[in-house]
Amino acid sequence: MLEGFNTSGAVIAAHIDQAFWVNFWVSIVLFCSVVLPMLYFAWKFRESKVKNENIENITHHTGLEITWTVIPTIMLIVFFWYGYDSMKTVRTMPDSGIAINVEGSKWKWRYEYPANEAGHVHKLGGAYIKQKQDENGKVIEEGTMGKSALYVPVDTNIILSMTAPIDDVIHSFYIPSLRMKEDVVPGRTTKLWFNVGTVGEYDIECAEYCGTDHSYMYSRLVVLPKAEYEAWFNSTEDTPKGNYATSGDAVLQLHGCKSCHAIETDKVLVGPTLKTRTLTSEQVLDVINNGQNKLGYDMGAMPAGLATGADAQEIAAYVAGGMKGAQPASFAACSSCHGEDGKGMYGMSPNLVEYDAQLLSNVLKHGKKGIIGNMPAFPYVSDEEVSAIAEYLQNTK
Ligand code: HEC
Ligand code: HEC
Ligand SMILES: [Cu+2]
Repeated sequence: MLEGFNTSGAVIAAHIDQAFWVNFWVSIVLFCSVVLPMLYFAWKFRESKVKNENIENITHHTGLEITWTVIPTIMLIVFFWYGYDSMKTVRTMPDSGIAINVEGSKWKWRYEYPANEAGHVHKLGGAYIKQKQDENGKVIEEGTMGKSALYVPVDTNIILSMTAPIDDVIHSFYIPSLRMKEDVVPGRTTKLWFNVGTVGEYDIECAEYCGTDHSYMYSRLVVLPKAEYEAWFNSTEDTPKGNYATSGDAVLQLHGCKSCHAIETDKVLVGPTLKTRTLTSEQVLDVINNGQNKLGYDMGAMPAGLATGADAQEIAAYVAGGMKGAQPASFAACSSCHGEDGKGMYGMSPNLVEYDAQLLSNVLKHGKKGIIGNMPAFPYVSDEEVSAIAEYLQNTK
């Protein structure tokens, strides 16, 4: 998943996008100017409409030949101009800026900053360690993602000098949202520069297609307000104050939740959207009919058949609608455990209308198998991370 591909945080992104769209539209025009006449002539001069004696042998047509030489030449010059102009911007390193060394190695990114006022050199970076499972799919060793990010100030030229150890392999430093990609070659130094005008977090990946684990070389570009960057840079702390790499959004990204759950829209991907808690009436009915006992709530199992027939239908519609409007009397069968407002009782039973930390924690610990599908357990997500997700989900709402 390429997060943020449609955001463009930088000067270079604008150039690459422009070159792309010019190429795209010129190609469409060229394609149509060849294929449409071709289809037309194939139809007009179809076999049944042409007599053999009418076929002439034309050797040349000066006007046509000049046209089809001159027009493509002009178009190629246009292509060249846009390419050249973008290339110049990408390849010309700015005169001033912050120089950061980047090292790509199997299978991680590391960043080394210039020494700060106190002479301290920040060296950041880490490896993604794959989770290990036994033959039954049980997690025996927690994996970690290299959480340390490349921290840079907003509105500042950043010049990356990138290399790989001499006995390593070629990597490819890729920031999709900035449209920047450059090979990182053992024993050689390649350069990239950028200047991001908006505070935010962007994915960094390795785009090399070779070897086993380049695709796990994730990292994050974190663009900070200038003062915040300065404060961190002149300290000896590894990460800036604030919760950058552990914010709820980053945690969802980190653990791959977003590949199954939409966060910003109501779309149902593999699992339900996490934008708002929207239990469907089928889900509620399923639980009413079959009970539930997998989420590990302190209250224990919810028995099956607490409501039936029209009552069950009515309750399901009410809960699925977010419990708005007049409460049906039949909901009394539920409120003794889930509360009048459906928000659960002190975390003993599930909140039916909101994602609270208790619900997230139980779902992540035990996984969830329901009528939508099967969500694997994420037992290694820490309590802090769960609260970060809960807070984030409450705020996006
Ligand atoms: C005896 C207490 C009790 C009563 C009464 C009760 N529930 Fe539950 N309910 C629970 C518990 C406990 C769980 C979580 C079980 C687990 O750990 O898997 C639960 C789970 C659920 C879930 C699943 C939540 C999820 O995220 O998957 C739904 C939906 C639900 N109840 C709806 C209802 C409705 C509707 C009623 C009324 C007909 C009702 N419950 C009555 C205790 C109760
Ligand atoms: C492999 C796909 C997949 C991944 C990855 C995944 N989920 Fe899920 N998740 C599901 C499915 C499917 C369900 C629905 C289960 C059901 O009720 O039928 C679900 C359900 C949930 C629910 C309960 C929703 C509800 O309203 O009952 C929560 C909360 C949740 N996931 C959070 C997360 C978080 C947080 C992460 C990342 C740590 C995550 N999920 C990762 C597939 C996934
Ligand atoms: Cu790589």
